[in-house]
Formats: sequence, structure tokens, C-alpha cells
Amino acid sequence: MALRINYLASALLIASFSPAVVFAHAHLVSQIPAADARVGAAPQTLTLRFSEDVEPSFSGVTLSGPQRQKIATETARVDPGDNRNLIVALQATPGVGEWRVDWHAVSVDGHKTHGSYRFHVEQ
Ligand SMILES: [Cu+2]
Repeated sequence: MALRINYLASALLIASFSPAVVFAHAHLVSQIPAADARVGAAPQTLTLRFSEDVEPSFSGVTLSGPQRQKIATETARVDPGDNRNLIVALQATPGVGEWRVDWHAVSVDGHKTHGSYRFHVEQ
């Protein structure tokens, strides 16, 4: 009986310390450039901030331009100190116009999420 109670207590303790593993999906919280932003300087990298830690090797973006041209990206990585920040370096500079970011992410609990947003590069 004591053993069983210990087991339950341990399970509860583990659950209370790892809510991300138990519940969470990685939802996009914010991004740089921000969704619907009009930026004067074209970005060299995209930073996507998620609600949970993400696995960079299973997460990334597709960047599509005003003429549906695509800009290739480097392999996605995360901030060394914060696995909620996905950082994607661009292999070329986006020109003037509206750009669409289609993102996909896998959180540390293995769940997949995806979505898209746009930003605008001004002259
Ligand atoms: Cu999840």
C-alpha cells in the first residue's frame, strides 16, 4: 500500500512539473517580422515564437513572394536558451511586396501544428 501511494505521488509530481509534455501543442504566439507588419528593411531571418518548446529538425517555414517565387531557407534552429524561439535564416533577401510564411512545427510532445501569416516589405 505504501508503495502504491508513493507511486501515485511520484506520478502527480512528475505531471505537475511537466505540463508541456502532458498537454501542450506549439501555437504560434508572435513572430519577427510580425504578422501583417510593413517593414522598411527586408529581413535576413524569420523568428517564430511558440507557446511551447519545438523540435527544430521537424519544424520550418516556406517563404513565398508576390510572384509566388520562393526563397530557400537554412535549416531551422532554436535559441540556445529558449526552445520556443524558432529561427530560420533566409538564403536570399525578400524584395518589395507581400510575403507569405507557411510554417509547420512539432512540439516536444510530438504534436504537429501549422499555419501561415504575411508581412509586407516596403520600398
Ligand atoms: Cu500537443
